[in-house]
Amino acid sequence: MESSLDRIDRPWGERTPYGRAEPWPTRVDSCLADGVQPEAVARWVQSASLLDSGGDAMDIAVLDGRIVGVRGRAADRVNRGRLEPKDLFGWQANAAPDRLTRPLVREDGELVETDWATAMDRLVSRSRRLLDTHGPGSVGFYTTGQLFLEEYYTLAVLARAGIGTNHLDGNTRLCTSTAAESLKQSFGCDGQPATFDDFDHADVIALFGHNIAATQPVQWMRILDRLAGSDPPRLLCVDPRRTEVARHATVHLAPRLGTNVALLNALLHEIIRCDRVDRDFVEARTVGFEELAERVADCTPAWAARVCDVPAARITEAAEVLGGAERLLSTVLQGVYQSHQATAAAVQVNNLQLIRGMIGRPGAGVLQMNGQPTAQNTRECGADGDLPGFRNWQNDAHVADLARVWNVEPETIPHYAPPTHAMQIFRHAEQGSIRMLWISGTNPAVSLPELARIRSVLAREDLFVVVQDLFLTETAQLADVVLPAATWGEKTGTFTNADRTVHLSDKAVEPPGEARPDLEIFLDYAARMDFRDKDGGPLITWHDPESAFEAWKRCSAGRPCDYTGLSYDRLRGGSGIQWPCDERTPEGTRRLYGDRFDWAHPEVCESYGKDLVTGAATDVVEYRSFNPDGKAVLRAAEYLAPHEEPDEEYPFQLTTGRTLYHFHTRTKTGRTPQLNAAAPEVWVEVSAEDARRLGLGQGDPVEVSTPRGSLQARLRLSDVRPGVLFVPFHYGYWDTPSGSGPSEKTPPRAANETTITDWDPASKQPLFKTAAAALTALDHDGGTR
Ligand SMILES: Nc1nc2c(c(=O)[nH]1)N[C@H]1C(S)=C(S)[C@@H](COP(=O)(O)OP(=O)(O)OC[C@H]3O[C@@H](n4cnc5c(=O)[nH]c(N)nc54)[C@H](O)[C@@H]3O)O[C@H]1N2
Ligand SMILES: Nc1nc2c(c(=O)[nH]1)N[C@H]1C(S)=C(S)[C@@H](COP(=O)(O)OP(=O)(O)OC[C@H]3O[C@@H](n4cnc5c(=O)[nH]c(N)nc54)[C@H](O)[C@@H]3O)O[C@H]1N2
Ligand SMILES: [Mo]
Repeated sequence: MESSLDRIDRPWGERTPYGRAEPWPTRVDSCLADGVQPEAVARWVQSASLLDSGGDAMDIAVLDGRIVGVRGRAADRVNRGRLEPKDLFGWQANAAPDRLTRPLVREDGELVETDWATAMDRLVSRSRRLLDTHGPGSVGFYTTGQLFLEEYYTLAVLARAGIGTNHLDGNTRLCTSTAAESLKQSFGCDGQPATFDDFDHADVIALFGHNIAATQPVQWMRILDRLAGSDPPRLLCVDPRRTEVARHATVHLAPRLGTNVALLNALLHEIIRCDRVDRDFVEARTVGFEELAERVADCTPAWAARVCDVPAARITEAAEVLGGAERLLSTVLQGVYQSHQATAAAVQVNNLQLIRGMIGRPGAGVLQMNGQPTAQNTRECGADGDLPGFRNWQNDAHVADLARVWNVEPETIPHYAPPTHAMQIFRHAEQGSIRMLWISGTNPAVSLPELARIRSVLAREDLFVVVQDLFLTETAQLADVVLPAATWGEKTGTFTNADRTVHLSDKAVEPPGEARPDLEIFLDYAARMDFRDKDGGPLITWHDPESAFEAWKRCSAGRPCDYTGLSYDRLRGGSGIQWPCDERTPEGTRRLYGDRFDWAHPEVCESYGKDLVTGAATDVVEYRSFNPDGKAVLRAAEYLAPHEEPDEEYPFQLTTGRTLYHFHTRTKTGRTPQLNAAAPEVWVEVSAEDARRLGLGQGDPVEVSTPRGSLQARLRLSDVRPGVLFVPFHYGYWDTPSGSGPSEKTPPRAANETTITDWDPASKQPLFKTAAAALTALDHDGGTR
């Protein structure tokens, strides 16, 4: 490798310091296969990273019809040429020898190779039979945050208007449904308020449950570069582990797991008490301040110190940093979204920004982050629990407008209830009402909570499971039909990152064998099903990525995520462009909100909001009564204790998350030699204090168990809070002798053997960050000691 292994040891590379409000300097990172010189590369093909949510722009190097490396795009606003280790090395997985190259179907219990016609025929005949006998509610779709916009939009149309089912969601439910929900709650619609440029201007950056150094390394490079420059920002880090971010923070708060709301309420309390409130802003642009002030009136730092187990003085100090900021940027991710009271906590971060008047100016804003590279598109295209274009399922005018775009009757589009969320889709499958589940680009047999249950649902005789993937994953091994997909570099499409930047990713090479782009698979299915519009014409009128993009533009017109000013041509050659982009804003839109929150107006908003404790949807009458003019909404929340607290049998708090070197269930990073070597096996982090108390040392084999199940791993002493265990969730079974789950030969090792089937009432995002667990030592041969 040219740019070599030292980027494994030094993931953020060399510093390029810069001062506040200066442009972030460019630094072009690249990595080419051994022996390939840059001059020898035959073609450079424009793309962006599909291995995190930053949308790091890159060119793919092609030689002799193969991908031979990548190079960052200096012209792009997101990364100015920088790449992180997964970007630099991950492309090698495309050429892994065990890529799926032909469809598989189950015959006498075994998956056997077949041709596309046979596989698609099984899908179509099963779909037809189910529609005839059990109706559209018997078919469900579970997709991802890793396909392209064109693919999600096509899937949303074929599922919602073709099949007519309400059961379509993405794994974005596990990922960013709380980001979306908190934005809907506070601003009336989804859509990132801030922009990554705000990192260049902020004087305080507050990170809530966000290990950005490991999970968005390129934006961390940006923060490091500012820390190394003149007028550096101060950082506030809220994380129960002393992460790399915590090490650079002015104030690090390490609360007990699941107590984010208590901590945030105390921070709000202090900001109000010290009169750091921007009264004019609050008066002119928000509703709900009185209720919020009342709710946090008793939430003193001393009270929160007891709940969160952090010193009261540190909470006061944090409040001073936040209260004294002139340009405050907050970011939020899974330590909030996957923890207890997820939406309530994420909304309190919005409240913090709003009462300080810190929205819509350079350096002042909130990034309710995304995790997956294309999660934004799952949400805006309606391939998750939303209607396309951030339309409101409770607003008949919005449904009618969508019906107009699709040329179908409004009744064709299910809107009797909110679109079914993923956890409920699996529940319906478990109970037998969903009889066909089409899973694309996600690996629930490793990534959903309580895996023993998920495996048994997927293995049900009466559930017809279709899996569309690159590899024979743990999930694919349980399928009835496996469709081999093409991926990044092998197909063309667009996707949108966490700050609304749309990138084009062009096809560089042919997919392996008979693998096909996801778009082609969905279009083929729609054609075979012969879905029609209300005039008898074809429901889906597009035939390739660019025509799908043009169709989506029509659906997005006039909505917050307006793409009408974009085209493939405009996206080629330069930088990605931020939506909304229409004829009035041809260069895109840096900050979604200036001094108004127009998308919160009752007529246009995506949601009327929900009760943060029960999740019950507010109706339009109630919404109109408290927010008639469409202002930002300050929603207060009371702290409630986590559902599962440690006890004698399960004395630890268990949390799960990520490492810099792996992406999710490792289907790509586990097949990338440099990345896999950097983190080859699962581990459990524990504080040195707890280890000493239990007589355990670095590297000891241990078992972590919860009421759901257990896993075995090596112990790693780290800077987690005492009383907390941390397990990375990347490790499943595809590269073990057993294949799809634990067996005699393979002890359990997936974090989700132990996690709980429970979710946030408002966003329905499952809880991966708080469970009670026991830690026991194992003999070196695996028995309990
Ligand atoms: N290297 C790498 N990068 C990735 C990914 C990957 O798999 N690998 N995945 C991408 C995706 S899809 C996502 S969603 C993002 C996720 O990115 P992050 O959210 O940054 O990652 P996590 O490790 O899941 O969790 C972040 C932190 O939350 C803390 N935490 C746990 N419980 C609590 C709590 O109760 N309160 C608080 N305040 N903090 C808590 C954990 O200690 C952890 O450090 O990363 C994206 N980037
Ligand atoms: N315990 C615990 N569990 C978690 C989390 C946690 O922090 N802790 N985090 C949750 C979060 S935030 C997320 S996002 C999920 C991620 O969970 P998953 O989505 O299940 O994880 P991935 O490994 O990314 O799965 C993506 C699959 O899509 C395939 N794929 C990649 N590209 C393409 C393509 O172009 N087309 C098709 N058809 N397939 C493709 C890959 O091979 C892979 O099998 O995990 C969740 N689960
Ligand atoms: Mo995610």
